[in-house]
Amino acid sequence: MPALPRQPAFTTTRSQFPEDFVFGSSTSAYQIEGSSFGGCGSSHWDTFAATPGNVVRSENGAIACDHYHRWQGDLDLVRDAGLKAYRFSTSWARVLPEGRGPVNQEGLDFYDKLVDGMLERGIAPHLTLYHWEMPSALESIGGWRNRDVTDLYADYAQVVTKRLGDRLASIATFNEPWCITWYSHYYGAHAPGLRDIRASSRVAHHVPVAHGKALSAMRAMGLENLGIVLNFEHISPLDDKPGSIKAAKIAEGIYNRWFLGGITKGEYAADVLDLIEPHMPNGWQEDMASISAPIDWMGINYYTRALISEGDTQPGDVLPVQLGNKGALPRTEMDWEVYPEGLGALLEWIRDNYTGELPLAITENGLANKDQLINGTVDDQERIAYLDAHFKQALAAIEKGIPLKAYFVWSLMDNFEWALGYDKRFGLVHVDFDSLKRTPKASYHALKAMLSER
Ligand code: IFM
Repeated sequence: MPALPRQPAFTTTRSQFPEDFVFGSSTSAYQIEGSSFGGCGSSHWDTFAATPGNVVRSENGAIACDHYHRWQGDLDLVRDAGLKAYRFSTSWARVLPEGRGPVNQEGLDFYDKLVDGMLERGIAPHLTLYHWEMPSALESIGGWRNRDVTDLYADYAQVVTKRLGDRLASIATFNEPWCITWYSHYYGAHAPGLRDIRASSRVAHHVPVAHGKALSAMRAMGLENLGIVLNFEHISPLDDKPGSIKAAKIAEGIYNRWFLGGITKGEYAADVLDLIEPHMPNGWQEDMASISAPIDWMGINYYTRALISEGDTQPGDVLPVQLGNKGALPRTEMDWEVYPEGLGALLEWIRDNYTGELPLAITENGLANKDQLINGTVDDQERIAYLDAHFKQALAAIEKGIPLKAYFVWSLMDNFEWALGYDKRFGLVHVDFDSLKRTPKASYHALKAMLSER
């Protein structure tokens, strides 16, 4: 496999981007905060991780990066890099330990202080309300399989935004519905670890329903800049066999078109619907107007491409199973091929076919790298090359008139990479998971230099 490209500095410059273009970094609550602190309730990630075999080395987010106690220093790092925006998520179980009912004031106070801390440092707060943590109490009544949970989610969204909403730059209802749905309920790789087409088909509808309900509740509160974050891969057939072409089309429908079509047009991808309609909740059609109520922006998470072949459909499977990358491009530590061109192609396709003039943001992009702390430094030139190549795609998109307004690096710091534990380092900042010491990597310094140039 070819080695990842390395470079010591960015070749793109800040001044090539529009003056008001926003550069930020992203994190999520469970991956950094430490779920054992501050009266946080149990989430389905705590219980999933507690089951041997689900997470490598049985790691979990109980302590994570201890951001719950170290948030001030972490926000200093955001500010000192010259990043003007920070995308974070609130944990439902930290705010409402039972998912409903009494509020954990300490949890809400924590997010309140965090938002003020950003503003004091000149950092715009971008909130995501659900980045994958279902309170265990609600998972035990069926989680996203249970339509009642969509109302409880809208209640939770109101509790959080009543407190924080006056100071937020943007609010996303969900991060990556594809992962919440298919990765977690069909492939079984993430909490709650189900492999059930009926469960996943219901979740594929209930998550958009919950989005629509929260959106309408927050609109009624007068909140603005409301959106959702979807993840995309550049998906194509591995070869020209009819079976590969068919499998790739379905995979692409599930991954890229289902949620995008539902949210922007009130139409689910017809070819996917043909496969899963028998499993969908009755009367799903009546929800489509609320699901597709106008949003103010859309977030796009992009990392890699996928090449799909006929053999990806296992006997008995309803949908193609993605078996990972099969191409010959350099791969990251996630075994994901580096394919920056896919970002440019997707931005154009999304704009042309779905979002038109709707403002777009790249809400996640980055790589897991074999980073090593040697003599107090981490020489992650691979990350600089990766980010630079994707910055070029963002620039080209802007030049084509695509309304791309922001770019958030995933991630500010190394963190809990879900079922893959703490080995997969995505951060601009290295975290030593024994001492929890933070060390900015070469990519952090290079980005800071790039952002300070005008
Ligand atoms: O770490 C995750 C994040 O939580 C969601 N998007 C992809 C990242 C890398 O896998």
